[in-house]
Amino acid sequence: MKMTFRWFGDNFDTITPEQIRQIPAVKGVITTLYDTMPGEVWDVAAIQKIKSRVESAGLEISGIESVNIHDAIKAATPDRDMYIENYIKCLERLGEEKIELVCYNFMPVFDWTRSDLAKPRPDGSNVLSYDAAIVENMNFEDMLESLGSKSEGFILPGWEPERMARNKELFETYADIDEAKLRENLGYFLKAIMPTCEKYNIKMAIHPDDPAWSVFGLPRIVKNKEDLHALCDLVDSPCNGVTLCTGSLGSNPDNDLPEIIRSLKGKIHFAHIRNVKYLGDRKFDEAAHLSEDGSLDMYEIIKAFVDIGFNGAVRPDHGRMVWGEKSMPGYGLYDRAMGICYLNGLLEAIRKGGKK
Ligand code: DNO
Repeated sequence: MKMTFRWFGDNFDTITPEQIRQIPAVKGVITTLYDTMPGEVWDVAAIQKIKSRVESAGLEISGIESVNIHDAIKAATPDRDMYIENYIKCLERLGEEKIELVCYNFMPVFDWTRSDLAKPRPDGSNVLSYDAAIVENMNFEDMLESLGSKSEGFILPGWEPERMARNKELFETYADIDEAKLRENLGYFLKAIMPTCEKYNIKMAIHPDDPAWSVFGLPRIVKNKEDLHALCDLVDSPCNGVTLCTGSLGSNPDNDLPEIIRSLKGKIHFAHIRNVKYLGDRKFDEAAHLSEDGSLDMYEIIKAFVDIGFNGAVRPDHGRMVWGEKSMPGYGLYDRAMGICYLNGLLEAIRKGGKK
């Protein structure tokens, strides 16, 4: 496993690559051109600039999260082929720079969502949290306002204000799209891009839906083991695979994570590791990475990754906001760095224990 850390770029992150380099075991960052819109062809000079910035701190770009997918592709509107061409150009440009991992998602309209971005905990920290009972009493505008009011001025990944301003139109675009249609559109996209991915050895790693159920009536097709296998079956290519995000899949207690990980041997290209604490039906708080702080058994999860010989990039995912830090919600330095130290300990113990 290669330990990495998400970094949003100099103009968007409160954390620097120099700080990231000092976290034990971290070899690379997972980054993106955060000021690009879905559908844009990425500028070669901008890719080279961020690459040399990361390398100047002694790190590598271990992957891109995300090259976001335009809604025309997800909803199969008449202009989708043009956006697929643009996506292929981005992949070629990344491939030329030897960047070989791309995380993306296929969630309609918006990316991950929460009912609270800063829920206070008894320990004085705060966390992202989700409560279906609150979300079901909101309309989409309420959700936008609620996320905006607690985002500390940061633009959340996948919630580009330009796109969100057109949310009514976006919802209409998906009016006739059900899960089967959305999956068909994903298959069309993957078939079109796979030859380029194979040429450059770019591993496409789809991110699960977060939370792992439909929100605001939109279809969701990456929620559980069946969905993940259906995705792998859409195109049989070593480049078609998944981001195993323990927190997203783990939002649903029916998802048996170690079992899902084992069943996806060879198809996991990237891992996001974090913990969640179940509080009731479709209600959870995010937690510290430590098993006892949440509901997921991190030992069993890491053991499953080790058992299947996973050697791709892994990053700690959302942490608590601790010690008064102000940063992108979920993406502070301190708790994610503590999370890495814990994951490092689990890994060393599992590897050495397994040899005895
Ligand atoms: C949220 C992230 C997501 C993820 C995208 C991948 O914190 O896990 O925004 O990056 O869904 O495309």
